[in-house]
Order: sequence, then structure tokens, then C-alpha cells
Amino acid sequence: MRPVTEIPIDPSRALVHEQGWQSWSPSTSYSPGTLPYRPANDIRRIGAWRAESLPAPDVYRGEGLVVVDPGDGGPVHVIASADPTASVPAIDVSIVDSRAVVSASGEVTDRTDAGPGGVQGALARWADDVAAGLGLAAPRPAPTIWCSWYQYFTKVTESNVDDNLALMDSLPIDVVQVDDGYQVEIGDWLVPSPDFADVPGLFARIRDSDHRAGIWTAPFLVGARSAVAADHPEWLVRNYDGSPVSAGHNWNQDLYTLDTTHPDAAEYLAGVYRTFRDWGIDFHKIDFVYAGALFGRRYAEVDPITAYREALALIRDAIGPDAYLLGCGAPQLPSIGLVDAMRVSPDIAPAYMPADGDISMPGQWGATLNGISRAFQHGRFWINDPDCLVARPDVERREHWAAHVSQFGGLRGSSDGLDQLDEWGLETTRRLLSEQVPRYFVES
Ligand code: 9PG
Repeated sequence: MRPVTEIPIDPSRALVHEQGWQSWSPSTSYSPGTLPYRPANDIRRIGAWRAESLPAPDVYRGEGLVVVDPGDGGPVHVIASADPTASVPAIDVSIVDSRAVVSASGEVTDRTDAGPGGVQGALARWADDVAAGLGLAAPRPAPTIWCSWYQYFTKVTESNVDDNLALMDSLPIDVVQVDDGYQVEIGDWLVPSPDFADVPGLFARIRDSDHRAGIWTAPFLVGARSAVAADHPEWLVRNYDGSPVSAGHNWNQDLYTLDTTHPDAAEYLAGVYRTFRDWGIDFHKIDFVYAGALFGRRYAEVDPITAYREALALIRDAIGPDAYLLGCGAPQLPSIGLVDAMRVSPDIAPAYMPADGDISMPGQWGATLNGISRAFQHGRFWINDPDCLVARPDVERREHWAAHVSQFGGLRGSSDGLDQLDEWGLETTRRLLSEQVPRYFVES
């Protein structure tokens, strides 16, 4: 780490803001003395944190971006990667007496901002400049969606989707998005699970019912059990000892990374999305995409963030310019300019707090913190997705979650089994999907 600056602060009023690496990574502002959220174990770190090691527990770390509000009336400092879409240095802030001591692992800029709105106002003005520098157009408005995940999870069946299709006539839903569970394995996207007799037929029925068709994939993950892993070991990103790079562990298996710089792997992935396009799918939730930016040895000698951005361009090319692209589990800054919408939070859950206190895991508390902290991104980099509304009676404190979605939801989605909704749930779903979404959540 190299020294960047030392900022005098009033420790009783100062705030330090950490930007987390990807959608699920904790991202919030802290008062000095409050310990920042950290991963519960090393396997979680692989997905949620960029850096290969973490600083001491009382050191704040942003990935590519931190903000220090000194709390003494002086200007707010936005300390960010000098080139946010190309490199994401770790930026650490230690509080030493009445100073914030900032260091970074790469080149950063220290921008002082005396404008209104505190941390979020300063971030909004920084984001305006980043977007202008890249020549970004205003994001296109998001469609409303129904998503299968938060009711059925991986147990979803073809008839679950049909049953919900039959119940949505009174709701303003544009896209029916089938989430994880239609496929037999992670990586084998065109092989259906036994619970889906006819995947293209299902998407045809979705379209016949006057909805757009949406699908979930995790394009850069290869499950250890998949046919892709067995048939094409040469398509995996490798460590320098030759072992496959770990992209984490989920679905009871180890996860590896598809090397999209390998021409055959790239052709395979493009073929998957061209097939989906032939099936009439024009909404894509691409998930766990942090995997495409992991460190490792690739076929082409490009840095991981370049590999990631080229892989997103490859997907965009295959899905077509008009398809709507939602990033999830996605590195935030390296995705700027490449997605229409971005999940800015960990997963919502019926439970308010995550089971083990790791707020990168499902729960409303972490989702709410991130949705607030990343409000400045909305309208500048993309449309913010705070995660779906869940409004059925077994959702803890459901009024709070609905209020959050109403205030910070750019992409509006419903993810209940519609037969589970009582009158409040149905009314709230209808209202939140109908609301006009503002261009910005934070004015600059
Ligand atoms: C499908 C889901 C849903 C959801 C996504 C993502 O192991 N993990 O750390 C972990 C984190 C998030 C997660 C799953 C596992 O959820 O955010 O909306 O699409 O995948 O599997």
C-alpha cells in the first residue's frame, strides 16, 4: 500500500464510506470506532472481496472508492481509482487520533468536494464526471419483472412458472424472469433440469401471454459437477500451479471460472446466448459475474478486468442491442457502461438479519444498507436494482422492505408466488410496480 493523504477529522462526526467490490459486498458509511463488516470466512471472501488479503479489522477498505467526510465542516474527499472501469485498487483508511490516514494499492485521485449532500452528494458529482468522461447516455428505463427465485429457489418447476403466469393479469409485469433451477448444472445452460420438460416451450408460453421472456445465468461459473468442466478442462482459468481457480462454493460443489479468452469457450458461451435469443428471450440476469474478473492464468494474457469487460461485450453482442442486461454479483465500477441495470445489494430474504451476521449473505439489513449507499449510482451508471420486492405475509417487517424498494428501487421486481399474497401484498406489489421511477435518487 502506498500513502495517499492524511485528512484532519472530527472523530465524533466524521464518516468513512467504503465501496464494496461487487453487488453483494457490504457497502456503507461508518463512524470512526465502528468496525466495518467483513466476510465470515475465506470462501465468502473469494466472491465478495477483491483483494487477496484483508486489512486489520479496524481499517476501512473500499475497493476502488472510499469517501471521507471529515465532519468538521471541511470538504468531503472522494478518493477513487484514477480509471474506475480499468483498475480497482484497494483503498484503506485508518483512523489515527484526529486524522484519517489513506493509502492505496494503485493509482487514485483525491477529489475534494464542498458541495451539498454530504457523502452521497459528493459521490453523485463524482459519478456525473465519470459518466461524462465515458460519454455514457442516460440508462434506458427498466421493465418491471416477476422473478422465480425468492419463492421457489432452486426447487422451481416449469409448472410453478405456468401457475404464476396464470395469476399475473392484474399486475403490471413486463418480463417473466426464470431464475436459477431450469438448468441441470452450473455451466450446462442448455441442458434442462428434470423439472423442466420443455424450456423453449415455456418461454414461448410466456411470450404468448404478452410478457417478455427473461432468464438467469451465471455465465462465468463452471460447476465441478458440470459437463463443461468434465469435457473442457482447458476452458478453466488456472492458478500458476495448474489447479483451477476457485470461484467459491455453492450448490454443494466447488465452482470454477470459464476462461472467456479461450476462443472455444467464448464460442460456447456466445452460442448459449444466441440460442436464448432464438427462443425469444430478451431480458438477461447475469449472475456471479465477479467470477469473470478473478486473478489467474488465462489463454490470452490480459488482465482480469479487461477479460471481464470483453466477456460482457461478448454477451451483449450475442443477446442483441435491444435485450435488457442486468448484472448481479457484479463488480460495480468495472461494469460501468456495460449493463442496463445493476444489483446493488446482497439478496433479500424473508429474514431481516442474515443467519450468521455476514451481511453479504441474504437478509434485508444488508440489502437495505447497500441500496442506500449506492443510491448515487442510479441514473448515472445504470438503473439500480435493490433486489425484488417480497410482500407475502411470512416476510419479516415486509412494510420496511417495501418502503426501501419504493424509495431506492430503479428496477422493480416481484418475487412472490402470487398465490401466497394477501390483500396487502397484492396491493403493494401492484403499487410498487406502477410507480414512476425518478431519474436520480441523489441529486448532484
Ligand atoms: C440464484 C441466486 C439468485 C439471487 C442472486 C444469487 O453463496 N453465495 O454467497 C450466494 C450469494 C448470492 C446468491 C446465491 C449464493 O444469490 O443474487 O438473486 O439469482 O443467485 O442462485
